[in-house]
Amino acid sequence: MSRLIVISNRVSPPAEDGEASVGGLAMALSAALREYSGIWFGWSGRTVPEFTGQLSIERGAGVTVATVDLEEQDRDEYYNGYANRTLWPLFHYRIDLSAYERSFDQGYARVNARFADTVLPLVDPADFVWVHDYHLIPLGQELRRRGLKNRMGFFLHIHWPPRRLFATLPNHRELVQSLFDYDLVGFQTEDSLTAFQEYVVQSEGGVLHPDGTAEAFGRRIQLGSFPIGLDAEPFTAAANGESAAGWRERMRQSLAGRQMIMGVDRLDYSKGLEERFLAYEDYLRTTPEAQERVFLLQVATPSRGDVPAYQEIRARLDAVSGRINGAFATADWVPIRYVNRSYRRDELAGMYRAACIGLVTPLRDGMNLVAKEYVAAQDPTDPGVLVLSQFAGAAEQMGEALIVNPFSREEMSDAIRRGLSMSKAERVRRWESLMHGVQTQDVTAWRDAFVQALMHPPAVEAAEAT
Ligand code: GDG
Repeated sequence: MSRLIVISNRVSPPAEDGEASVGGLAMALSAALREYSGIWFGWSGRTVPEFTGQLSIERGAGVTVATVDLEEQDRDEYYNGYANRTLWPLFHYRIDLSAYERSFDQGYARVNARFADTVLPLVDPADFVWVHDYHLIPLGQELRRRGLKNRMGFFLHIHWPPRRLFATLPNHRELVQSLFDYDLVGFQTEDSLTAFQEYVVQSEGGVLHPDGTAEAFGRRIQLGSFPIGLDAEPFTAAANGESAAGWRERMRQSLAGRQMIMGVDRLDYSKGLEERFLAYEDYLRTTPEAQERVFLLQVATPSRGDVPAYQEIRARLDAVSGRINGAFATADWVPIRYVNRSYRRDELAGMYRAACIGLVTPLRDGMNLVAKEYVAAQDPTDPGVLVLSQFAGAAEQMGEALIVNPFSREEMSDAIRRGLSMSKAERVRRWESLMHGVQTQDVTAWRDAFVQALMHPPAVEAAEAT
C-alpha cells in the first residue's frame, strides 16, 4: 500500500522553547496526517555534539513520527542561518535583512543532504513523498541523487517573491533548478504561482503548458496553487466549547463595556506589528471620542529569538507600545494590552469571539491562518469584522473582509473606525460569506487537492513516463 511520507523542518513541539506548537505549519500538518497513515519526518529540535543520523521513532494514532537530532552548527547555519536569515527575509521582501554567508549556504546544503540520508531507508518504492517549506527546497534533488524514483511533491508555505527580487539571491538559479527534481510544486496563491512561472519563463527560458506543467532544466513538472485552510470544524467546536466560553466571559468582564480589537501573531517583522500599533495610534488621535472606549489586545508570541532581527523588532515593539500607552493611558485604561506569551487554541478562540475587530495586517504573508481562525470563532448572530492586509495570501480568498494596505496608517485607521461602527446586518452578511469560504476551503480540502495532484499526474506527463 502507498503511504504518504511528509517531511518538514520540525515535526512536534520543541522541547526547549515551545515554538513549533504555535506555528501554522504544525497545525496544518497534524491535521493532514490524521487521514493518511504515513510517516512524518523532521528535525527533533535537539542538538547533539556530533551528527549520527540516529532516528527516533514514535508510533501514534495512524502516524509514525520519525525525528533526527542535528548539530549545533547545523542549527546555527541551516535553521537560524540560511532558512531564517537568508530566505525568510528575502521571500518577505526584506532584502535589507537578508544575510549571505558562505557558512549558511554550506549548512543548508549539509542539512538537506543529512535529511536525505536519514529519511531514505524509511521510504518504500510505492510511497509518495511530500516535502514542506523553504527549509528543505533542495531535499528532492538530494533524494534523486540517492536514486529515489518515487513521486515527490513540494509545498511552499510562504510567498514566492517576484523575479527581480528573487534574483538578488546568490545561487537563485540552482535553487529553482532543484525544485525541478520534484514532480509537483505547490504554492499558497495564484500570485506566488505566477511569480514563479515568470521566473521560469523569463529568467530561464522555460515553457508553460496548458495542462499546468512547466518545462525547464530538461525536466517537466506540475505547478499549482493550493491555498492552505484551517482545521475549521474542530476550531469552531473549540470556539463553541466551555473553555472558550470561560475565556470569553473573562474578557467581557475585563472589557467593562469597551470594544476590543485583537491581533495574534508570531513576533515577526513580516507581520507588520509596528505599523499596526502606529495605525491604531492614528485612530486614537483622530477619534478622540474612542479614547477609553476601545483597546487593542495584541498577542505576540516570541519566535526565532536567536536571530538578531527578531531581537530588534521585539525591542522596537516594546518601545512603541510603551510610548503609545504612556501618551494615551488614563488611571483606569491602557490603549494597548501587549502580551508576549502563548495561549492554548481554545483560549485564543474565546478571545477572538470577544473581539469586535480581528486585525490581521502582515506586510507579507504566504497565507495567514489567524484571519481564518478569527472568522471561525465568531458568533453567527453578532460577528466581528475582519480587517485584512492585501499582502496576506488569505486576501485572495477573503474579499469580504475590510482589505487594507498595511503600509498606510490612514487606511488602517479608517478601517478600524469603519469596522467598529459597522451595522450588524453588514457584519453578518460579510461574515457569512467569509465563513462559507473558511469551511469549504479548509485544511482537508488543501491536503486532498495537493495529494490528489501528487498521486495523479496530468495525462501527458503520465504518457511520457511510460
Ligand atoms: C507560515 C506562513 C502560512 C499564534 N500565537 C499563538 C498561536 N498562534 C498560532 C495562530 C496560527 C499560527 O500560530 C500562525 O499561523 P500563520 O499562518 O499566521 O503564520 P506562520 O506561523 O508565519 O506560518 C503563513 C502558514 O505557514 C501555514 O501554511 O499561513 O503564511 O508564514 O494558527 O493561531 N497558537 C496558540 N497560542 C498562541 O499564543 N495556541
